Amino acid sequence: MLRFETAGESHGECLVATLTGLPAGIPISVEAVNRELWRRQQGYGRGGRMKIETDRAEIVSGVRHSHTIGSPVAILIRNKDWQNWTDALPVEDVDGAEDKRKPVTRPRPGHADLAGSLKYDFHDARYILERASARETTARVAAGAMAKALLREFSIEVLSHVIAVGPARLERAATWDELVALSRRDEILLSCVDAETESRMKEVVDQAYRTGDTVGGVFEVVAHGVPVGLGSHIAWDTRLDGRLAQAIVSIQAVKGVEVGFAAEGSATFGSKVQDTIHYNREQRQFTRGANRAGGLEGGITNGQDVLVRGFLKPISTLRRPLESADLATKEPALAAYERSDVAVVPAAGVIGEAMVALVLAQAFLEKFGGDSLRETKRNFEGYVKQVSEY
Ligand code: EPS
Repeated sequence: MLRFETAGESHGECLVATLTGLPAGIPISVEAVNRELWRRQQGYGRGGRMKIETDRAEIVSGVRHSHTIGSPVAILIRNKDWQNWTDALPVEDVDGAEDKRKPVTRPRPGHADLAGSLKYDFHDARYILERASARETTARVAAGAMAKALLREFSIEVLSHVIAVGPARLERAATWDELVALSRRDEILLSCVDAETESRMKEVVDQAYRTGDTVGGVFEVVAHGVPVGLGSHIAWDTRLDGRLAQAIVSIQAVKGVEVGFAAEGSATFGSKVQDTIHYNREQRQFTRGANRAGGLEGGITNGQDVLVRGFLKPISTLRRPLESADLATKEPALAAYERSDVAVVPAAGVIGEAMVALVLAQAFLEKFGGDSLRETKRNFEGYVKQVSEY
């Protein structure tokens, strides 16, 4: 069983990710982890915080001599901004600490501020937003980089791109080669494979900037090289589509998820939606007429690319704040504003990749097991041979 957890607060000392259950012997490059962290920080429309931070992974357990050793992997990413918050968020109360707090009493509609404060009995939303912030996803991306390293050993790659920013939408499918080229870019604008659409997306972000607003969008995660047979139809919680949906919707600001062409499919007839089945006698394998199912049928991967889309609402911290009510006085007040991103769709795509990689790695290890990479490979190769002899 592969388990992962994150800890850390947005303006605390650091973020932490732990992963337990990775087999020993997976090659790990810290540079590759840092590249993923860098990708998460990019995108047109990000706010001032990204100018402060240069996220770097410090692996403090589970990797020695560039390989996993089977013990839990622990990764730490320091918050540079912490130096501005040491007095406001001390671990131990000291004399005068009360005066140095930075309370947030005007909850932002759409954020966890109000529901969290009521639930945890705080009259200051600070402790809620510190953990609810999407800064936490730094740790998820670091953990996801470990999952990607495992999957890469089996020629499975996970990438993403942006399909929509507000009303600006990519009207064609992206090829796998386009996604690879996108992932190698050293300048990330809006992570769209089509230059003309990307410039329209940029205009939408500019418009939101001008008006003190924010804008959401849609990203698509594609997992390439996934074998047939991950996940299972036998129970609700073993269905891989359901597990992927949970992973994607758990990303901050994501309010919806689509596996394959779900929305389009729901608006048409069955004859136009199902991916027809054929058999290629020379290659001795089944082939499909299309991939509208997004690589999943009955909660099982079918060997085609896994396609999952995340729908982001616009970020809830607005420079031109919305109506709210003060937690202390209960009087009408405009919502709090410190600083914020205007659009985060490309970053959410990178986080989506991490979540998909983690779920696929979990399902992969459930099926193939192994305490060492050599053992996992032996199990995997046996299964691949069995399927090829079907
Ligand atoms: C984020 C860091 C945060 C926000 C953002 C994501 O930094 P700060 O709150 O210091 O400006 O930029 O968080 C949110 C979108 C949110 O709603 O809390 C990051 O590292 O991604």
